[in-house]
Amino acid sequence: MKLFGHPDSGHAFKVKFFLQWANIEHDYETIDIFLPRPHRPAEFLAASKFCEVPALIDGDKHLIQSNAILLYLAEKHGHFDSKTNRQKNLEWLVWEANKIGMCLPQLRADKRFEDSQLSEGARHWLLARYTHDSGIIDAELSDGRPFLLGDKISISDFSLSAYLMHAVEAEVEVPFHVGAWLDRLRTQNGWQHPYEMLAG
Ligand SMILES: N[C@@H](CCC(=O)N[C@@H](CS)C(=O)NCC(=O)O)C(=O)O
Repeated sequence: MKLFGHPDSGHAFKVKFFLQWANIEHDYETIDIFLPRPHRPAEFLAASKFCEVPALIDGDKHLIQSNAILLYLAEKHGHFDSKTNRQKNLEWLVWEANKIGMCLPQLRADKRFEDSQLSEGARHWLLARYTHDSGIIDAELSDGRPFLLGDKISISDFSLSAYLMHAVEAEVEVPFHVGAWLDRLRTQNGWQHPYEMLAG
C-alpha cells in the first residue's frame, strides 16, 4: 500500500493515523499540494482522480476520498464486528464530510494561508456551523463514553477528530467532552502530531 498526503491535510491525517494505529504496513509520500496540479508526480496523478490528497494505492486499486478510504481499510482489515456497526460508522462519516469536515478546514485555512482568507459574512457563517457541529459531538460524548460508538475506537473517531487536532490554529473553542476525547486519541497507538506524521 502507498499513501499520498501532505502535512497540512487533515483529510490525509485521518487515513495515516488509522494506518499507523492499526499497524497496517504502507509506504508514504508527501505531495506538494501548492504546486499546480499538472506538475505533481505522475504516479499520484494516476491514482488521484481529483488530484487531491489523500490517495491510496493498494495493489491495482486506486482509492480516494478520506472517508471512503477509511471505510475500505476498516472493511479489509476486519474492523466491523457487525452490519449495524458498519452502518453506524457510515452515518458518522457522511455527517463529517458535510459538517465538521466542511466548516473547520475553512476556518483554519482562513488563519493559516493568506490566499484562503474569508469574507466577514463567510467567517461568521462557518463559525456558527462549527459551534453547532462541535456541540453535536460534545453532546454525543457527554455520557462519559470514551469513543463515539462506545468503548471501542472506530473509524468515526479517526474521521471526526482529524481537523479538530488543528483547532488551536483555527482559533476556535473546543467543548469540554470533545477536548477530553481528543486527549484520549492522542494516547492511542501510532499517534504523532499531524505535522510530524505527514512530513514524510
Ligand atoms: N473530500 C476530500 C477532500 C480532499 C482535499 O480537499 N484535499 C486537499 C488537501 S486537504 C487537496 O488535496 N488540495 C489540493 C488540491 O485540491 O489541489 C477527502 O475527504 O479526501
